[in-house]
Amino acid sequence: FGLQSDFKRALHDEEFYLVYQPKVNANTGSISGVEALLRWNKNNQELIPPADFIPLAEETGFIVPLGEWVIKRACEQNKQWQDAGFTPIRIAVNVSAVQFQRSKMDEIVERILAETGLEPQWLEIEITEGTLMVQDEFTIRSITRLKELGVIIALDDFGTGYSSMQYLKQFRLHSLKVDRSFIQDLHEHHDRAAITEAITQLAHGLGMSVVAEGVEKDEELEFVKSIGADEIQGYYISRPLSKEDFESYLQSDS
Ligand code: G
Ligand code: G
Ligand code: MN
Ligand code: NA
Repeated sequence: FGLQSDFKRALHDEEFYLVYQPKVNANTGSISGVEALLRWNKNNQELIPPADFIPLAEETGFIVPLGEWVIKRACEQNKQWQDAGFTPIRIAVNVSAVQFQRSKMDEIVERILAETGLEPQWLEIEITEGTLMVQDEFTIRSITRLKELGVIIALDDFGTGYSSMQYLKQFRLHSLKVDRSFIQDLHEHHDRAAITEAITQLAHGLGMSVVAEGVEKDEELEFVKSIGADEIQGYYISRPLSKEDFESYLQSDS
């Protein structure tokens, strides 16, 4: 059908690409990781935001080959940066609930790591609360095996979905990303600050690290640092960058 062939053609014609947003250590400000974000330059004319096409890709099932392409591209790129002599960093990719339900994510990731030669600790997978809520056999097994492989797992957009303490206890993930809706102007909204602080304490109590995402302002940065957030991501540090601009960022960081 139309949409499906459009997607297929776009993947074949290399209209999809990744942009890279740095995550930095909250104490030192030096780079600690990078999130790879998908972009679609449709017919090389029109930039379609992921919020528009990812739901369609999920409905049609195209998210499976597309998501596999994202992981492959991200691992390949991170290995290239390491081979070029940059300080090794983790690269994070977003994986949606549908990908876990419709494919064997553990096998896909294991194969891609072998093909690209990237060691598992340099790959991070960002999942959402929705993924954990499903509780299907495929998903649980994949997440367990990915952890055993040594891949890092982060819980993205934390606090916006079906935040359940049960999932945190069951899965023992590496980090929590506090959703940017709580970070935004938290110096002017006591409730947002209180939630951010509580999530940070919860995560630390469970041995997880905390990423504050969507940090744009001085006041937001100062607050999240004061409560002990481990990593910072947001426009304050950098917008998502092209491969070339991200390489300049890496160069100036070291
Ligand atoms: O980059 P941007 O802010 O436009 O991303 C919008 C949304 O799309 C975010 O929720 C992000 O997690 C999601 N997204 C971006 N890249 C990918 C991807 O490669 N796979 C999946 N499943 N989601 C992505
Ligand atoms: O859902 P997820 O966390 O994967 O979404 C990441 C998206 O959030 C990225 O695509 C990026 O474009 C966006 N983003 C990152 N930092 C900021 C920020 O400081 N402000 C805003 N408004 N968006 C941000
Ligand atoms: Mn994310
Ligand atoms: Na997020």
